[in-house]
Amino acid sequence: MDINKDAIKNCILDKLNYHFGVQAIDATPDQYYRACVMIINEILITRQRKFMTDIRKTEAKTVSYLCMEFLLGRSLKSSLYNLGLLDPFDAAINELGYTLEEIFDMEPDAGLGNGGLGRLAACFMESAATLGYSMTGYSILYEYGIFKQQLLNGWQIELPDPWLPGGEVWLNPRPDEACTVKFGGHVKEEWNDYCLQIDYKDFTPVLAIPYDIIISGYQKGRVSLLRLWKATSSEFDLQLFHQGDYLKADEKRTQAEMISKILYPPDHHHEGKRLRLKQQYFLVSASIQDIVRKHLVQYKTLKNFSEKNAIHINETHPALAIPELMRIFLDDYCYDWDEAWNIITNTFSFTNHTIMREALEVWPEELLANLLPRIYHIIKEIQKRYQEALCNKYHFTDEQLKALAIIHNGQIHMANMCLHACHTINGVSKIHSSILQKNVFRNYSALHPEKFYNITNGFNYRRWLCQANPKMCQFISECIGDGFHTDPMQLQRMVMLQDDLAVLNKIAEIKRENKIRLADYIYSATKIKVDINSIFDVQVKRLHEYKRQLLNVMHILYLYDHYLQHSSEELPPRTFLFAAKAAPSYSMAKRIIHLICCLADEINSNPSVNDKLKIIYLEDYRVTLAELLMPAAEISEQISLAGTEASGTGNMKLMINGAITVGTLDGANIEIKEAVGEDNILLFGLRNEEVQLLRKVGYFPSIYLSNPAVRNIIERLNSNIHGESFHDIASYLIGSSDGIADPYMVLADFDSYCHIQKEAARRYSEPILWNKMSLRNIASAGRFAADRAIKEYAEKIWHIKTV
Ligand code: HBZ
Repeated sequence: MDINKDAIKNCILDKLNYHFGVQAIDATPDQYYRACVMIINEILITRQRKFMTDIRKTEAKTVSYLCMEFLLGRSLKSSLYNLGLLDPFDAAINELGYTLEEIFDMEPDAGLGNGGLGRLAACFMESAATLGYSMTGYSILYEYGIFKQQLLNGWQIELPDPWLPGGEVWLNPRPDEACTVKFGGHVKEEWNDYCLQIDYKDFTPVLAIPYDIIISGYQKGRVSLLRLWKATSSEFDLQLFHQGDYLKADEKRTQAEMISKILYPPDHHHEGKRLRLKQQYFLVSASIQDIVRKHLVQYKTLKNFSEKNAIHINETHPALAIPELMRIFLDDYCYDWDEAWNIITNTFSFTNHTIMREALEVWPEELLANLLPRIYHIIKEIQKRYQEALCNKYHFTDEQLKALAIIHNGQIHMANMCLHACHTINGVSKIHSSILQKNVFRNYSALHPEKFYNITNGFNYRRWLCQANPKMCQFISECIGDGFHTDPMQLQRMVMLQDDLAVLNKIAEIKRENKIRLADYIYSATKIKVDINSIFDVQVKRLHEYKRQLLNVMHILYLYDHYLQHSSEELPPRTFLFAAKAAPSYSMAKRIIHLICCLADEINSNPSVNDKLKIIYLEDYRVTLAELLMPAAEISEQISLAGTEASGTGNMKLMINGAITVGTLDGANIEIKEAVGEDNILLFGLRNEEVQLLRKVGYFPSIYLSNPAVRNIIERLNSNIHGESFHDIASYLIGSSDGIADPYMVLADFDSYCHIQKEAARRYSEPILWNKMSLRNIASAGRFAADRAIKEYAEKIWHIKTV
C-alpha cells in the first residue's frame, strides 16, 4: 500500500463506515481515534509477521522480559512517529476537520505501571524493536491501571482507572494461544519407570488469554511484542443457575477475573497479599508455558532451550518463573533435576531496582504451600540442594547461611532465589550496582562476584525529546542533521555550537514556547496563572520520603520567609511545580501532599509574595502529563538522600530537554555529572559515604535547630500553614518519642540545598550562562538512551544478536 494522505483518508473513511457505521461528518473524535489505531495496528501486524519470519529463519535467540508493570502511556503518536506516518495522517485528519492533537487526546494512558520500573520496561521495548532484537514483554492485562489521582482540599483521592474503553483497540486477542494456570489443590508424587509422576488434583484452573500489543521500532519495520494475559474461567454452574443462585453460578469466573482486575499501587513496598501472589504466579506460569510452547514448535526439543531463550526477571515480582520452568522440565518432560537446573541457570537473569528494605519480597511458606503446592515443593528442593552445596563447599557461619537462605523463618526470600538461579544480576546505575554488591547482596556477591553487572538505565529519547519536544528536535536536526535519531551520541555535536549566541537564543526561545504551552495547561487545570518569566522548577516523580519532596518544601518555606522579611531583594521569580502520586496506604506521603497543597494555597494567595513565588501541584501525574512537563522544565529536582535512589530516569528525560539538575550525588545523577561536567549540574548534599558514616555515629537532627532558618521552618510547621498545623511533620523531622527522626536526613542537607538553590538563581539571571548549561545538558544526554542500555543487556547479559 502506498501510504499517502489520500490513501490514509480512504482507510479512515472505510473504518468509520464498516466498524462504526458512520460517515465522516457524523464521526466523533473518539471514532476517528479508533479508526486511526485500527489502521496502524494492521500495519504493525504485517510487520510483526515479517519480523517473526526473519526470527524463525535465522533461529535467533529471543529475550522474554517478565515484568508486572509496563507503563506505556499513549501509543498512537509514538507509533505514527516511528512508522514515519505523522505527516500524512496529520494532513488526512486535517482534511476531515480535526487536528491530530485532538485525536491524540482521545487516547487514554495505558497506566499499567506505578513509576520508574514500569516506564523503563516500556522504553526498553521500543529500543529493542528499533535495534532489531527479538524481544517479547510479558505482563498482565490489568482492567484497571494505576489509580487516577484527584486532589480534594489538598488531599489525595484515588479513583479507578478503567483504561480499556479506548485502550482496547491496541489489543490483538490470541485465544488460540490461551493456557491454563493451576492454583491450590493437592499434589502426590510417585516414581514410575524412572520418572517422577506428579498427581496434581483438586486444583482450580484459571484460563490465561493472551492479548498482544505491538510496539513499533523507529523506521526499519521491526517491532517488539507485548503479551498481556487476561484471567478468566469458562466454568459456569448451571445447576446453581437453575436454582436461582445467579451470583454463585458465575462465582468461579468472577474469582478468576479478579486476578487481572487491577494493578497494585504500592510502590517500593512489598504488598504481602494473597491476590498479589496469585497475580505473580498467573503471569509467570502463563508466560513460561508460552515460551516453552513456542520453543517446541520451532525446535521440537528442549535441550537447546537456554541457547535460544533468555528470560529476564525484572525485580523479584516474576521470580516464581524459576520454579515454574523447573516444574515444566521435571513434571511435563521428565528431565532429571540436574539437567533441568543446568538449563534454568543458563536461562534466567535478574535486575534489582531498589534498595528499600520494605520492597524486599518475602512470602509466608504456608501461603505458598497452600496456593501453589507443587511450586512450593520445588522451592524447598532448590533450597535443600543449595544449602547442602553451601555447607559442603564453604564454612559458613549460621548468620551467613541465614542471609543466603531461600527459605528461612517460615518465609520465602524471592531475591535469594533469584541470586542463586540467575546467571547475571544487575543494578541500574553505577552507585546502585556497587551498593548491591557491597551491601544489599554482599554475602552472595562474595561467593559469585562474576555474576554482578551494572547497566545504567536509559530512556526512549525518541519519545521524550523528539515527540514531546518537536520544536527542539527540529532545531537540533537543523544544527547537526538527523543522525541523532538512531545514534544518540551524535547529540554531542551540539557542543560545537555552545558559543553561538543565535543557537543559545533559539534554545531559550523554544523553552519559552514550551513554558507557555504548559502554562496554558496549568491555567485550564487549576485556574492559576503562572509567570512565564519565572524559573520553572520541577519535581515530578512518585511521592516517597526518600525522594525528599520535603526538602523542596523546606526550601520554599525558607524563601517565603525571606521574601516576607526582605521583599525588596532581587531574586528571579520561581514557579515550583510538583506532580506525584502517593500509594493509597502510605499516610506520610499523603500528608506531604497535603502540606504542599496548603503551602501552595497560602503562598499563591498572599499578594506580598505572589509575583515572586508560586506553587503548582498538578493532579494525576502520568506519562502524558510528564510529556508536557519535561520540555518546559528549567530546574530538575533530583534530591534524594545519597544512596537511596537506584537510578532515576526522570533526571535523564529532564536533562535532554535542557533542564539543569539540582541534585545529590545519587543514582544516575552521578553519571549525569560525569557526562555534563561539574559546571553544568548543581550538586549539593552529603555523599553516600558521609551518609553511612553519619548513620554509624548517630544522626541527631535536633542539632540543626541551632540554624535559625531551620528553627523558623519547624515553628511554622508546628503553628500554621494556611490555617493548619503540621506538627506531625515537624516531629518527624526533628524527632519525638516514636520512630526514627528524619530518616532521610532532610535537615542535614538543608543548608547545602539552600546554597545551591541560590546559585541556581544567580546563574539563571545570566541567560547566556544558563542557556549554555542547558545546551550542554541536551548534548550530553545521548549516553542515557535506552538504545545504549538495551545494547548492553543484549551483549553482556542476554547474549542475543540483532536479527
Ligand atoms: O526503578 C525504580 C527506582 O526507584 C528508580 O530509581 C529507577 O530508575 C527505576 C528504573 O530502574 N523502582 C521502581 O519503580 N520500583 C521498584 O523498585 C519496586 C521494587 C519492589 C517492589 C515495588 C517497586 O515491591
